[in-house]
Formats: sequence, structure tokens, C-alpha cells
Amino acid sequence: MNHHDILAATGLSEQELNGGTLAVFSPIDGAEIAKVKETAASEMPAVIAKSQAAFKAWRKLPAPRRGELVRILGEELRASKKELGALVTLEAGKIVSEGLGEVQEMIDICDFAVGLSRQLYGLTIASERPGHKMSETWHPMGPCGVISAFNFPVAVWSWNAALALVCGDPVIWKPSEKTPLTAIACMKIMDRAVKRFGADAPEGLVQLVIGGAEIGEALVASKDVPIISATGSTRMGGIVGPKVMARWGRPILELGGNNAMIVAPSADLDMAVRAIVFSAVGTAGQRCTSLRRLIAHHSIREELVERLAKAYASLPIGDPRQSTTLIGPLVDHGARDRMLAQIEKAKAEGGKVQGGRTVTTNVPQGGAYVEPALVEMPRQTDTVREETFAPILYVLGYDTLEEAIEIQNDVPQGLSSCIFTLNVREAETFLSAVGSDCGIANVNIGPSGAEIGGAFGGEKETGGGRESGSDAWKGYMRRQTSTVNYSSELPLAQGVKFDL
Ligand code: UN1
Repeated sequence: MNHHDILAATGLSEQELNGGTLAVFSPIDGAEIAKVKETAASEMPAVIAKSQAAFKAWRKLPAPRRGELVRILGEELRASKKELGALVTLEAGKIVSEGLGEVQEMIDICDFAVGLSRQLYGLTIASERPGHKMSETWHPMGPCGVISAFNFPVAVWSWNAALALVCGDPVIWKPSEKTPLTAIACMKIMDRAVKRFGADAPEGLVQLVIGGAEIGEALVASKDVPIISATGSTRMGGIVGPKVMARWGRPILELGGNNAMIVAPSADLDMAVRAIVFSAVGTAGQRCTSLRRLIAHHSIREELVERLAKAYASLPIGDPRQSTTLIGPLVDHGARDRMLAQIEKAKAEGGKVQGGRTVTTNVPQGGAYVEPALVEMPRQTDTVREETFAPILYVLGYDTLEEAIEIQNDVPQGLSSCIFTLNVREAETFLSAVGSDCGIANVNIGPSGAEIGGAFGGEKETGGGRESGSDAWKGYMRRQTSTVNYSSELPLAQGVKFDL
């Protein structure tokens, strides 16, 4: 499908596509595909006020009823999967299968949230006082601002929106300026769901704001937006997090990763090679979970690098719309320049580079296509410790598992990690308190491509937030501890006596 057909299939109107000033480019060939309307900073107070008004109504609806809206959203996403997936390909440059996979991730979180809407469990706690009952209840928190990145332009919004909605919170979404079209398309799908759901959905329950830093800033600064869920660079999170906390809001941060795989002597190398290639070059290395560091035991390092170099040499790079392509373009030329610059820095630190060159033949002209790079490093240098959003895989060696874990943890980020081993002692040590320090730690699976059922996020400069599955929903609600006295006495806790 050409650009025009992909856009036409989404049903976006001429006004939505070309009614504004923010130019949108396709990473496929750098072509301008739209000029969308930006939200003015002066409109933000009204947007936030609307969200607060929506909160007053939405929080009163029983959670299972709120879940019904998310159930319908899941249905609408199923019906639009192909068109939305294709738009992700057009606007973010993902290969077809990954574009569709992203929409599937949205459907999955909707299913998860529908079930959750009949749970949102609290606790009962044994009280030390006779005739007393102690319990814990979860209540809606208020508007949730969602700041999302270009690389998962729709799924990350849905992780937040599906949970926030069942938890009773309205949503204000600020997508990346690079991917507003997929956001507009999601809003159309959301609007269809709201219409089917009926009058119980207050106006302004889910709103989209498009624009740059000043739009995000309005959300970050407002006391009326108690939750800010931000996904993106550590630099961005370092600004957003403290500002939200300074006004007593709750940040949920999902920032940079520098994900590693340890390959032990016993590893199934066939499986490891496949896992490495998918996680290092899939999405052109532009997932926050992409594999960036390979820590291979000295006894197998050389063989592994040889096998990887061979696999890398045959990878189909090109137009992400073609079903045979595995590596599409980087998001833009700036991303490619940063990749090339990092490779030069690594070289200066003693790195031995294979691949990593610009590709201009058999690819659409105008896009930023690159060969993925394999960079063997003498040690973990400063450049290796930085996250570069591109397909660069640094290879390091180790002798003992202890050393491997030390290298794995010796970076500022703490998102995802994994070990390939058939040795249960090694696997369990890696997952133990003295093992990986990351939010995600896998065995015989690469670091990327997590399912929605688990909590997603990581430690250190990754920001500490958790989104998606498990009990991440608690981040979208406020906790209330209640003690009820149904006796006719008034005993005090801790045995305190205060007789009048
Ligand atoms: C991201 O890159 O921001 O685990 C999210 C994964 C995907 C989500 C990535 N399920 O790779």
C-alpha cells in the first residue's frame, strides 16, 4: 500500500490530516504525509478542567461498568487492527508484523483491564483491637496525563489508558510530536467505543493534546493532573519526575534502558543467536527493551560473534511495508547521525566494528536506513554505558558469572536483562537478590517483547515506574486504610491510655 492508501484506510479526514502546522514525516522515505493541528498552550487549562469534570462523574460509575468501555475499545481495536498497524508502519517505520503486534498489545491490555475491572482488590487486615475491622480500599485518583514516545506510538498509550479508565481516571494524552497521526487514529477508535458505550461516559473522558514541550509542561505543572505517566528518554524523565513530585503529583516513569544478555558456556547457541538478532535489530534497535550489550563467556564469544556476523550479513533491510523486510528505517536522519557518531566514539575506545554503515541501495530513498552494527569492545566503556536508540550491539567477554553480573549491572539504566544458560544454578543466581538489578530479568528469552501480563518498567535511571500488568494498576489509584469500630468501647492502639 502506498502512503495515500494507508492514510485513506484509517478514515482520517482532510481536516485531521492537513488542518494545521505540525508537519509529519514518514520514516520510510522522509515524505511529508500530514500537517496536523497543534493544541495551543492557552487551551490547556480548559482541557485539564474538562478532565477534572469528567473525573467527578466517571469515579462514581462502578468499576465493572467502566470496564465495559474498555471491553468495547478492545472490540473496536480488533476491527481496526490492520489499518492501525499499517499506520504505525507508515508513521513510525515498523515492519508490518511489528505494527500489527503493537495493536495486538493494545488488545491484550484491554482484555487484561476488563478482567481487572471486576477485581481492583483491597485487603482486610487483622486489627489488634476487639470489635474492630481494618481494611484497605482503592479509589480513583484523578486525571492521568500520558506522555508517550514515537517508538511505541499506540501500545504505551493503551497500557496507561486501559488501566486508568477502569481505575476511574480520565486520560489526557500527549503523544510524541513525531507520531501524532497514530494518536489521532486511536482517538477516533476511542470515540467509536465511547459512542457505543453511551451517555455514562462523560465528555472529555479521554482527550488528545498535540504539540511540543510547552504542552507537556502544562500537564506536568498542573496540580489537577495527579498522575503523569511518561515514557521516553532519561533526560526527559529527569525533568518531568522532579517537577511532578515538587507539586505532590505521582510520576510513573519508564525511561532509558541499556539491556544486556549474558551468554553462558552451556547456552543453546542456536536459540541465543535467534534471540539476539530479534532483540538487537528488531524495530531497528528502537525499543526501550532492545538488546544493546552482549556479555559472552570467553569460551564461546568468538564462535557467537562469527555466527552473529553471518546472520547480520543476510538480514533484509528496507521498506518496512514489504513482508520480507526485517529491518526498517530509523525514525529520522538525526537518529542515524547519532548512531554513526556513537560508533565512531566506540572505535576510539578500542571497539572493533562490523556493519553500522548507511544503506542507500535497495531501500526507499529519503529514509534513514542502516546496517545493524556489531561492536566488539575491550571493556565496558562510557559509550557502552549510554543508551543509543539504534541497532548497535556491543559485545563484551567474561570469565565468571559473578563478573558477568557485575558488568550487566554496571550501567546507569535498569530496564531489561537476560541470561542464556542451561545451568539451573546460573539461571537462579541471575534471578536472585545478587543477580540482575533490572525490572525485567529473563532466562533463555531476549530482553525485548514482554507480554502485557507482567509489570513493565525498571530501576535506576529507567525511572522506577511500572506500567501494564501485575499490580501496576495500583499506580493509578489512591489507597485508603479504614478501621471501623463496631464495639461499644473505644480502645486505643498500642495500649495507650487516655481516660477522661
Ligand atoms: C517500549 O519500547 O517503550 O517489551 C515498550 C517490549 C514491548 C514494549 C516496549 N512489549 O519490547
